Amino acid sequence: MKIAVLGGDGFCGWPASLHLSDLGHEVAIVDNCSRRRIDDELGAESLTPIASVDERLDAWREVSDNQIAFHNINVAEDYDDLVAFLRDFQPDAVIHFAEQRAAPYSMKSPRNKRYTVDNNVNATHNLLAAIVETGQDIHVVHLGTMGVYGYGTAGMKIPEGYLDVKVDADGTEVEQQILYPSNPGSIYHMTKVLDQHLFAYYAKNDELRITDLHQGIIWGTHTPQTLRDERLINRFDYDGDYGTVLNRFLMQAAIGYPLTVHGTGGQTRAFIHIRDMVKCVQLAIENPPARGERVKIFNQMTETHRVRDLAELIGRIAGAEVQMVPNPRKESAENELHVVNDAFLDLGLEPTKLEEGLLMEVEDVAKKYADRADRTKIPARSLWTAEQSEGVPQGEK
Ligand code: USQ
Repeated sequence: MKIAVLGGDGFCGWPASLHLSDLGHEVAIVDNCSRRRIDDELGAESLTPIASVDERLDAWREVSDNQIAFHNINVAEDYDDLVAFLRDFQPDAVIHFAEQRAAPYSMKSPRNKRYTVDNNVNATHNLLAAIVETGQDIHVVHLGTMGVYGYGTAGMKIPEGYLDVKVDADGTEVEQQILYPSNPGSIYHMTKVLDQHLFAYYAKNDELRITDLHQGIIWGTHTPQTLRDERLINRFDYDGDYGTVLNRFLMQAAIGYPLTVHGTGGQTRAFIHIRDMVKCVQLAIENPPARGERVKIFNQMTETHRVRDLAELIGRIAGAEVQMVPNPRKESAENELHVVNDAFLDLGLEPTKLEEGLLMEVEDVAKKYADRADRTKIPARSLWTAEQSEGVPQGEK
């Protein structure tokens, strides 16, 4: 298959591109390297030493039988270039990772909020409009988030995208399926909610074939392909904006920094290992919806855990101290989370279990590159509201 990976230089996009190329697909990455520029803006670096795009592609050519092409296009701004690329490459599938993906970064300032909305919503809409303009039958696979649902439930398991409802229409009971009500907790998560509606519209109006992957929090760094050469290594974010909770705890344990549990640590979230993420993307590509079918939604997660339980677990495994810090976010102190994830399991996904993989991540990644850590970048400084400033390290304005 010919597969375009928008955002193929990022944390999920890069290992997904390698995995698909390794399977023999013809892969073209489209990326404007915005994630690397944000590293410069924040003065933060990946814990792992990531190579330049050219070095990455050269290394892949050397260690595999396949080549990956690269196109530097800003999908959110360079619409004509995107259309020209699609006409020229004629992909069977486009995987859309080309969005700003950090909730704390999106909440830092009005500028960050506006950038995240402009970038993410325009990127998604440009892609959909460009596919319609070129008239090609391309399957779009989008990386969405579990955060579109919010993290509460009405005592039920969160279904895969759609909710069965019964409404009373003048005394007659009518059954319907609607998108599960959204409840985003950050501007970043809000952009994925807006994406969902764009997808629903284009699937209905233009019969585009679209799959939306509602992904949980990724943990881990390596996939079998990124391990083949150090120049292929994936990024590992640990800073207060881009570092996600479990990888942050792993890195903190490795350098002897007390694990930063926000508030009571009562938040329960969904998780998935990076190796399972690339497999899910493959399964999604192999199982597209038909033309005219509604958007296919998968819950791309394998386990749920409460943040303070994770901290205790890593504390036990790696001998780390746990510290409750004031929560910079506006989120409920405790939540239960129950999620349906049958679709990928039925397609053969065999999840990497947290208990089995954690120690390896601490030893092989976090400890190996611990000397690259900048401890000053660890505190989370992005506040959801001005009232939360008490006790939380202040962010740059
Ligand atoms: N947390 C801590 N301590 C930390 C960092 C985070 O207690 O040092 C807490 C947060 O307060 C939050 C939870 O851990 O309750 C998760 O935070 P996170 O930064 O790991 O995840 P989040 O901001 O939700 O975003 C990440 C990815 C995003 C993806 C999302 C999936 O950055 O791209 O969409 O996970 S989900 O969380 O399921 O919506």
